[in-house]
Amino acid sequence: MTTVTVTGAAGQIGYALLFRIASGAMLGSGTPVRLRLLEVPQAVAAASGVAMELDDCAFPLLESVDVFDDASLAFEGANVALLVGSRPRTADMARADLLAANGAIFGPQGRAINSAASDDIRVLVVGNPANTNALIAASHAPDVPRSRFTAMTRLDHNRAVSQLSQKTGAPVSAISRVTIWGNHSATQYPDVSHALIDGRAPKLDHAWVENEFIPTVARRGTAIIEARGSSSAASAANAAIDHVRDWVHGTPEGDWTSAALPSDSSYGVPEGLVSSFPVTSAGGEWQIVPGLEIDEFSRERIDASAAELADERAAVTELGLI
Ligand code: NAX
Repeated sequence: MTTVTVTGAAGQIGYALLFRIASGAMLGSGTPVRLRLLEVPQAVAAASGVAMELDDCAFPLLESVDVFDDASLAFEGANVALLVGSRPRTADMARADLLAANGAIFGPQGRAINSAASDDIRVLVVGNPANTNALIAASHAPDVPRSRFTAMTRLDHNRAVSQLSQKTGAPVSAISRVTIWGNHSATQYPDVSHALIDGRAPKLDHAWVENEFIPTVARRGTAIIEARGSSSAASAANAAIDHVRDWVHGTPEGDWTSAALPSDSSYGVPEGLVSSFPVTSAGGEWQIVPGLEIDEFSRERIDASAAELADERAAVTELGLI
């Protein structure tokens, strides 16, 4: 039995995510699930409607669904927490206001996880600014190992794999060793310098990588909003499922994926920043892939995104949020 807490459960990602968790897509067909949904008070009725629909699917693996507007109840006994609800940036918002609004969400949620969740809690932050929200939550959960707090760059990773597949005509299943480095923001670095297609390094035109591939991946969220009229939801939910599934069940031999984890100073990313790296998972633990050669082009981009994360950390430190 696994208890999964999902925040922002009445939102659009929540609506695409919860049914797949309940069907077994995230934890496997042998793992019954208890869902605990957290929403703000004004969205509890909507979340209860989603819970009714979950009941109506009669999922064999779904043991229970409960809805809360109190974080300390919602995280009780949680083994997995998906922090989707947040205060994302709107055009008129100053950075300090954005960070303060998220500090007011992720500080208390980190404290609630610290006191109420199961000892094996694994946290994935989806709500933006995801990396720094994860840093805030982790800093309010002193009894939980830092490595259990992660942020989602799997959607960027999957977008990068898909773009490479479309460019080369190789199926997605033939592509391995793609990496997203840094922040889930415009400074992210989608890196194909170690990518393999059918186990061999493809010949990619550097101008395509620099001028088309990287901007297309980094701006894909905006392109979806322009086309769909609302932000990515099903693909974001799918990426969250992929992230937790790989964390719990492991990554395939010979490949890696991307996830934002507290840095151990690997690849020159300052310690403690929640930054995306190439990662493998085994035994329920992420490992940063060691020893990759970093060329000059990659170095500049990794450093630029790490610098943005360091700025965000300095800002939340100054605001007293961590
Ligand atoms: P929605 O606005 O549809 O839903 C968000 C939900 O969160 C709302 O129902 C709201 O009531 C709830 N919420 C707000 N504060 C809460 C709190 N303190 N406790 C519990 N619930 C709370 O947004 P949606 O499209 O579902 O996106 C959710 C978040 O994912 C946003 O922050 C968005 O920016 C972020 N994304 C992150 C991505 C990533 O790759 N890391 C990609 C997709 C997405 O843009």
